[in-house]
Amino acid sequence: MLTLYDYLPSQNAYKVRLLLNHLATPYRTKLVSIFEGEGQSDDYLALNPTGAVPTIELDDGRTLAESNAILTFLAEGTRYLPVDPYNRATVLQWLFFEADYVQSSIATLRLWVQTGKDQHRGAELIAHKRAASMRALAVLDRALVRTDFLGGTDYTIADISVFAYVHRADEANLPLSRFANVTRWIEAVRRQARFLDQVHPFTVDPHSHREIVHTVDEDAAAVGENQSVR
Ligand SMILES: N[C@@H](CCC(=O)N[C@@H](CS)C(=O)NCC(=O)O)C(=O)O
Repeated sequence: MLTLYDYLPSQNAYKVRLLLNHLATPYRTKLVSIFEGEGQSDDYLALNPTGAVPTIELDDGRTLAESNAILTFLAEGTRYLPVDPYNRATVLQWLFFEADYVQSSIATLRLWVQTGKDQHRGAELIAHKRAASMRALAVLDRALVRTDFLGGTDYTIADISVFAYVHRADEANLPLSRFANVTRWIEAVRRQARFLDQVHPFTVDPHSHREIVHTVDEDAAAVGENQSVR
């Protein structure tokens, strides 16, 4: 049986849970307490070189990291990943957009706001993340003018991936309702068969206020230098 290395408040992990729910695929969960440093243990770094969640482990022991790579692997041969090369590349376009533009803006800002880390980040950095988040939402709103879903007429892993953080943008103090096409699309995602309506707030983890110290940090004491990462 598939194993998902998970951290419940992680929306990157939620993407994988959502697809597994759509596919009705059974799996077991192993929780990784990322803010207590479990992701940086040698054992976990052997499974996922970044030390982050999600990671999946297959029956034969092979592992895969990066939420969007996991979605692509699990969706192969299903309705959630097109076969046609152009349609498939369009899905990839939005997976790359999510990893590049959404994770670094909306996801990061939401984490900081929800765990109180925004208090230690400085106004300029917060303003930068907010501007980048607004740009990402505007890009999505433009893209969704003519199509129901990001990949075109069908709901795919592109929607699953982008939905994970975008539908929680108000938790980053972003005015989500101002983006009418995004709002309509969020409702369309929610109407999909076997949609997983599940969000775990960071308050379930008493350690979530902590900074993650990565093993390569040159000076773990210099939190001011490292804190802009996540
Ligand atoms: N690009 C990665 C990001 C994964 C990520 O940042 N996961 C967070 C939880 S949402 C994490 O585990 N952070 C701990 C760390 O970065 O060490 C993905 O899409 O899977």
